[in-house]
Amino acid sequence: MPTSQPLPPPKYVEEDVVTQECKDLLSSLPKERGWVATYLYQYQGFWHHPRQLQGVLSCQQHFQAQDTDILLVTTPKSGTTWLKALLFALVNRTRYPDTQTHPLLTNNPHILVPFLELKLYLENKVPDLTSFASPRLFATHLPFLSVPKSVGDSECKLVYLCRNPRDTFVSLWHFTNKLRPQNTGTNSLEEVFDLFCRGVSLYGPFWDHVLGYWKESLENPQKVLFLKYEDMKATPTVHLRRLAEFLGCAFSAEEETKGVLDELLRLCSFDNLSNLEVNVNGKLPSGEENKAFFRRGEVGDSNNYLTAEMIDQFDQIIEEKLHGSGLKF
Ligand code: PAP
Repeated sequence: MPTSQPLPPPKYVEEDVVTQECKDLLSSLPKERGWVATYLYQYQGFWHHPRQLQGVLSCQQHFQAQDTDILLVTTPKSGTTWLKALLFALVNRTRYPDTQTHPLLTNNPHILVPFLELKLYLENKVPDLTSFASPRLFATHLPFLSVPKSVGDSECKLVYLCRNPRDTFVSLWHFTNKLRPQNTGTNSLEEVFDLFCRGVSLYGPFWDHVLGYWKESLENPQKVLFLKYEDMKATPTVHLRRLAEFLGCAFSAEEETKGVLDELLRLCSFDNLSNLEVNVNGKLPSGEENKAFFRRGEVGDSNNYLTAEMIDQFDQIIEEKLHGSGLKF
């Protein structure tokens, strides 16, 4: 009779495949158990996967922002995919006026608006960005302190999106379980809850991430637009209009009358995007299934997973961390 064997420990291979520069850096950084199959490393106060850190270093060293660039910044699982779609549809609305043949119908939003440190600068130390039409649209999860210097030196605009930490946490728990290699099981909610509350999550601590951009948006409102997922869900038209004004591409009276806003919102809605063939069966070049980015897309879903004690603990931590900032969730 075969005896049941304990699951093998995850094989932490990512540390082996990074550049020597990155290896040297990793060896000097604090590390903690990660949520997927690697450790997380604390760099400039925030937690990163080892390979991702290589992309961070390259983009910090080489990314040259242009004045017309638009950078979407998000905390992971706060609605990045949705806002990528909306931004792409918004700034390209004259280029693609027909929503029946729109690139979003056949491309996942992560293809159309790539991440700097998780895609472009991860794949190439100095990627060729000449094929990007102006305004160039990029995304990042980097905290404000870590964005490449040229972003601050240029007139480029930052659109920041975050989400209630409880829903963000539950969404991240689901997503990272999908990313875990076969035979490594899933993370228990309690285990990763403890990590999240200690700030140990992808690009965490969550509160430091949001506070960095919150403060900057107050000091520099022309540069940083601060958005919340819940507000976008509650009044999408108001927020899409705000976004367009912030980016200097406000909707004309004619567009308003013709219902262009509603059409863009419909194109980018959860129902529409999640049911497209490309998002049902497609995969990103990095291997993630597109459908992993579309789960429920609702506000308050965390109530179905967290105990009353967890919710209390969460609320206490968030209140304490955000105290005095004027920011609330
Ligand atoms: P990322 O940061 O890894 O790119 P991101 O897109 O931020 O991921 O997170 C996915 C979340 O956005 C999912 O939330 P859930 O787990 O609570 O369901 C996903 O369902 C939600 N989402 C994706 N597309 C949309 C959309 N069009 N409208 C609203 N929510 C969406």
